Amino acid sequence: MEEKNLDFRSDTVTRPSPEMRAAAHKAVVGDDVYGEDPTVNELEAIAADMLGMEAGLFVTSGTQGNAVAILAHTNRGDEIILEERSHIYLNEVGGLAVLGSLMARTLKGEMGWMNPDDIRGAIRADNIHQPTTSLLCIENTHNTSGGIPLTVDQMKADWEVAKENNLSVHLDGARIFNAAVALGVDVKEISQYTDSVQLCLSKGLAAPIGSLVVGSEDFILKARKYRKMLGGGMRQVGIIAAPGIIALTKMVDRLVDDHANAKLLEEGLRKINGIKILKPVRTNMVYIDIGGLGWTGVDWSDACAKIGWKSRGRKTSLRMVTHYGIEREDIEAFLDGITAAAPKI
Ligand code: TLP
Repeated sequence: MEEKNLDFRSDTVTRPSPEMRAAAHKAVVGDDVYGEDPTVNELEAIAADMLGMEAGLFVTSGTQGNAVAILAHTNRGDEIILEERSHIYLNEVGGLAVLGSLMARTLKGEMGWMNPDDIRGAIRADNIHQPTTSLLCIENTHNTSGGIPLTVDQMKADWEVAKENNLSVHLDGARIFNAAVALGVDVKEISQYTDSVQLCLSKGLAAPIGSLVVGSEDFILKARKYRKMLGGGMRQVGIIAAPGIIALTKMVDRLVDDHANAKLLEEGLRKINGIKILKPVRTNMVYIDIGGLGWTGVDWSDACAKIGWKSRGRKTSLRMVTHYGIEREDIEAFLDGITAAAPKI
């Protein structure tokens, strides 16, 4: 028996369900670089269909998915517009500069959403002195804003400015299904306002590995070539695509439980004097500041570890993420434990 996964650090820590493990065991495989792995082909088709796109591409990670999408949408020396606290800008090792020779024009969003007027203002003129602005990257849910879902109207407004100015739009939809569930809309409502989406299987959807990039046939053909260049051409990879099929077909509806658990966590933490809730809780993330307890981040991590939990506290402000493997009663037990451990302020 595996130990419980009492870990608030991220939803990337989810472990595959028993059904995923069985699916991996039984997967029919072939050489995917030749396009001959039926399980991968099925996964790519399911993802494209769910998001209303022509084609899909299975990639190793969210970072690789965003990288191949950006490369396929741009030319060397172009400029791309993205939110200043977006994952692509902050946490993908500068791949856009290293791999794409691209300039980044960052904009400050309102809860992760870039105002269309700011986007319009950032697009370069057609001028021999200037780089060409060719791509707008959006993130939904927006991680560092609190896992906030951008609404369909917000997506549409940004899309319209992009299209008026001949920009492509790429969505870092690592948690696009969290957004769809929180907004109560079909995921296609969101993806209709993008040219391509990167979506993660290995976060809240609990698959062990992988992401998908979806978009037009032509775009995916280009992205496939870049994936090969980056060493992401895998072989009998149906073994890991099979859990991905379960992720897309069986794990989306349960995200609502993660969101309810995050709310429960928020409500419980709010009652502890010395803890501040920093951002609205709309999906599976709770951002808090524990400085008022007189604790450092390390004190927080240690206190959590003593009651059996992992929670990252590098600073006094930190993120807690709910996910598959954490149940309502686990949150209740955590809240009892941390309330007892917290200094009485
Ligand atoms: N995010 C991870 C860390 O890298 C911060 C996390 O724990 O949240 N887009 C978004 C919005 C993401 O949050 C992440 C991962 C990625 C892309 C990259 O995915 P991977 O880790 O599969 O490369």
